[in-house]
Amino acid sequence: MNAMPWQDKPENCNDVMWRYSQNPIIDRYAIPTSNSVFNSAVVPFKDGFAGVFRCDNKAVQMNIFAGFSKGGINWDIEHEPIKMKAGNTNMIDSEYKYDPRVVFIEDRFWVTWCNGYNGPTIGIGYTFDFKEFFQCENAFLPFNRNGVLFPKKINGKYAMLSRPSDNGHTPFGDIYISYSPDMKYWGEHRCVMKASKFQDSAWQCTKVGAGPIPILTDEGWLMLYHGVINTCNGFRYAMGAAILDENKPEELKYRTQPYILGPAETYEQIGDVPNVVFPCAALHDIKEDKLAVYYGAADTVVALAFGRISEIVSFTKNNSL
Ligand code: BMA
Repeated sequence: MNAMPWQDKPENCNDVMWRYSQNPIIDRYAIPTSNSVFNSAVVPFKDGFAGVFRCDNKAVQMNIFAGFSKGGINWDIEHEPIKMKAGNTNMIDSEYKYDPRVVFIEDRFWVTWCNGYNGPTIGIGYTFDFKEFFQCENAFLPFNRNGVLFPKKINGKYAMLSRPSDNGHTPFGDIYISYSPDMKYWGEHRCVMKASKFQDSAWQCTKVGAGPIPILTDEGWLMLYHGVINTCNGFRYAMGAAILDENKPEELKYRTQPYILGPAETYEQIGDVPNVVFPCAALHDIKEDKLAVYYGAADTVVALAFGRISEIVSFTKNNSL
């Protein structure tokens, strides 16, 4: 097992999260056809790491690609997009794929993504080896985005966060949880967390959506998420942290009033879509108290930020809305 990427907090840093000094880690032209590589997901795999990457091509068509890395920082991304085979259903349409998440549950890696099926909804697939992928039923009706699985069953059922949306650049959005006995049929939809009131916490007042796979801590599930404010120059995306009850994750315990990482560096402020920090994955080591968050920056590149899990949890409790 290779060690996860890590850098200690710089001495002059007062924040709960800090950026990798060599950001961004993946360039927009990382594969020959790409216009941008961002909003991508990574997991430990064999003695290194594997991932599913969002690479938009130069026709600006959105698709997902497998990739591999020894240390989690330098990535070899396949030049051809993932070709799905039929999983737990006949092949269903996929006009586009974007914003993947990946998680290992029981015996395989599950991938969720935003699947184009008469508008965006949540696609689900699985793989054992990041070579062969199997596409399953869509989790929900259109329109929906940001489908994020929990890393284990909760009370005997698979659990997924999502954010019902519209078919455009949705001007609203709350986080829901849904349950499934079999990864095919989803129900028991419950609201977890809404966009905040402008006067309470403006950076997250337009919409919120789950980011990386939630991490189980002593206080409950640590859910990193993106929050959005609509400014006179358009949407601005930053990252917050929330804690959900371990056995009843529809119960929100805490959520940060301040953001924990916002667009401030040039590669986050300038790109195809300015002012976007969009976390989709995190590597963690509970024993070593380390967290490495992978986020899309300005819808153009992939960047990395670090934090101490215990510090993020206490920051979330002490600065909760
Ligand atoms: C969302 C998705 C994300 C993107 C974000 C900011 O609706 O399209 O992929 O990062 O907008 O443009």
